[in-house]
Amino acid sequence: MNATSVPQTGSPRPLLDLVTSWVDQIAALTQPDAVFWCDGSAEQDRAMREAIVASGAGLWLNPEKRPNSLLVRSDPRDVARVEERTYICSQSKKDAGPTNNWESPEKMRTRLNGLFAGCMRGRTMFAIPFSMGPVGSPIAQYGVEISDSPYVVANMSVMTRVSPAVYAEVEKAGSFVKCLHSVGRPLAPGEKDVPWPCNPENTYITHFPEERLIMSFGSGYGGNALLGKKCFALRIASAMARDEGWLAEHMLVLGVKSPDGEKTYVTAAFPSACGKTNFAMMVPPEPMRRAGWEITCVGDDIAWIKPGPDGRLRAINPEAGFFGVAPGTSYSSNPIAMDSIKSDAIFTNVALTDDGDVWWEGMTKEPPAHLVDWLGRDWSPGQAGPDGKPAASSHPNSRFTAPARNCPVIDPDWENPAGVPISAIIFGGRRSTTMPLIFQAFNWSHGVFLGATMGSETTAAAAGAVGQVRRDPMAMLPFCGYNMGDYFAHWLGMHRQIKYVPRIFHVNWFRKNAEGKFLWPGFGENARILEWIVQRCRFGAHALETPIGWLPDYSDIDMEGLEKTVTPEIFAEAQRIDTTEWHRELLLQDELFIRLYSELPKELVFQRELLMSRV
Ligand code: TSX
Ligand code: MN
Repeated sequence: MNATSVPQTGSPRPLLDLVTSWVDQIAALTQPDAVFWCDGSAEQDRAMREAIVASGAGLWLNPEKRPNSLLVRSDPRDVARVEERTYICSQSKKDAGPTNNWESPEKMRTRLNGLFAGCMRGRTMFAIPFSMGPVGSPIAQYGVEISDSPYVVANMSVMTRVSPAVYAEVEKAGSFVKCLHSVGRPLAPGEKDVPWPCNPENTYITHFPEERLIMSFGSGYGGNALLGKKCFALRIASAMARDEGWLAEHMLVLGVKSPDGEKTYVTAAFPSACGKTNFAMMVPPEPMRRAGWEITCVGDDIAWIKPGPDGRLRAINPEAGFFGVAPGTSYSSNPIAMDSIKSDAIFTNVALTDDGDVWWEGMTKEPPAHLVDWLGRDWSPGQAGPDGKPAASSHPNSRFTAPARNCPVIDPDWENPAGVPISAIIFGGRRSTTMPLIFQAFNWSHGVFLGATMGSETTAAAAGAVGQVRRDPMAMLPFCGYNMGDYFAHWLGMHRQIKYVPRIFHVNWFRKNAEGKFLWPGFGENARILEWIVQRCRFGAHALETPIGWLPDYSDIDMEGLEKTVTPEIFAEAQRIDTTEWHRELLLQDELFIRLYSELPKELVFQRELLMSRV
C-alpha cells in the first residue's frame, strides 16, 4: 500500500516534510485505514471522547456533577507501567547502565518492526503534534506521537500542549522526538473490536536515546502509552539534558509566597507513595495563611531545569495536566486536586456511583452503599473479592487526568517560557526510622549524595515485602534514560554552570515513635517545614550543625496552633539522630553503590566516607 493513499482526516495534513515523511513511513508499516491529524481543538477533543464512549471503553459522567468528564475502564491486564518490559536501546550496554533493561538498537528495531507491521489494520492512526512546555520556551521540546488509541489522544490533549503551532518549532529545531505507539491489536476485515484493545503478551516500551525515538507496543495505559510523560519527558529528556547541560527530573515544582510578597520556588523529588501530588498542592495551615503565606503549584510530577541567563536554575513543568493516583485523594488529603477534577477530567479504573459520578477508596470516610466497580460489576461495602478479603471498588493504580488550568492554586508563572527560578531542591522518602523530619545538606555535592542515596519503605501498594527500604536515587530509578552513575556525575557537575546554587534539603513525613505512631501530622502542616526552608534560602535562618547536616531547632519552626500536637519532646524525637540507625543506613547504602560501582563518581564515595567518619 502507498502511504499517501491512506485517507487523511482531522486537521489539514501539515506542510512539513520532516513530520509527514515519518508519518507516511509509519503508515506504510502499520497500514491503518486512515490517518487523522490532531490539532488540540475543543471540537477534536469532543470527537475523541465520543469515540471512546462509542467504543464501549468509556462513558460520560453525569454532566451536572462532572461536566465534560469520562470514566474509562481498561483491560484488567493493562493497568500499570511495565518496568520489566521497558528498555533503553543505546549502542553500548554500558550507556544504559546496570539499573535499566538493555537491548541493542538493531535487534530491538527488528523485533518491533515485526510487531508493528500491519498492527493498525482496521484502525485509525492519529498523528499528535505536541509540545512539552510552553510553545517557544527555550526549555521546551517538541514531539509527534503516532497512536491508534483515541484514549491516548484524549489524554495527551490534557497532559501536553497539542497544537499545529508545534510544526513551526519543529522546523526551526530541525528535529523532534518521534513517539510511536500502538495498542498492538489489528482488526481483520469485519472483526468486532474489544472495548480496550491491548496485547499484554507482546508489550514493549522501548527508548532509543541516540535517535530521540520511542516505540511502545501492546499497552494503552498511562506511562506506557502517553509517551510525552515518562518516556519522553524523563527517559529521553534525561539523555538530552546530559548532552546539553540541563536536568530532566521526576520532581514537583511549587511556589511559596512569603508575607513580604517575595516568591520562592522549590522542586522536590519523592519515590512513589509519599504523597508528591499532595505536597505540590498543599494548603498551608490557618495561622500561616492569616500571616500571609501562600503556596502555588507549578507542576506535580516532572521538572525540566536549565541554567538561566541570570545565573540561576530555571524550571518549567513540561506537562499541561495532572495524571494522579485516585485512591487516597480526598477533600482532607488534597482539596486542591479534588477541585481540579471537577470538570474536563478523564477517570480511569475508578468506581461509578448510582448518580453517574466517580468514587474511590479514601475519597470519603463512608463508601456509597452501591457502586459499579472498575471491572463493571456491582459492588457494595465489605463485599469479598476473589481472595476472600473486602474487594476494592477502584484499582489501586486508578487515575484522574485533569488540565492544570483547572487547578485553583496554579502558579501565575506556570507557563512563563523563562521558567521559574529555583531556590531549593528537596529530596524525601518514606522512612519510619533514621531520617529526621527535616535537614539541610552542607553543600551541593553533599546534597547530590542525599539524592543519590534516597530510599523509601515499601508499602502495600507496591510488590514485594512491606517495610523494606528500597533505594530510588532522585526518584529516577525507573526513569533515567542512561547510566545512573553518569547521571550522578552530571548532577555533580551542574553547580559549575550556575552562580546561584539551590540549597538542598531532605524531608521525611513518615517517621514513627516506638509505639508505631507518626510523629509529624504531615499534609498541610508540612508548610511549616517549607517556611523554614524558605527562610534558610532567603536569610540563612538559624540551624544547628550536626553530623548529617543542618537541623532546625524547635524554636526555628513556626509551630503556632500546633504546640499541643507537636511538643518540643515530639519534635526532638522526629529530629533525633540515632547513631546505631545511621550505622545501619550506611551499610544499606552500600548495596546501591556496589551495584553502580563502575561509573559511580568518586565524589559520592567520598561523601559517604565523610558521613561515616562524622557519625
Ligand atoms: O501525602 C501525604 N503527605 C504529604 C502531604 C502534603 N501523606 C499521604 C501519603 C500516601 C500517599 C501522608 N501521610 C503524609 C504527608 O505529609 N503524612 C502521612 C502520615 C500520617 C497519616 C495520618 C496522620 C498523620 C500522619 N493522621 C493524624 O495525625 C491524625
Ligand atoms: Mn511520577
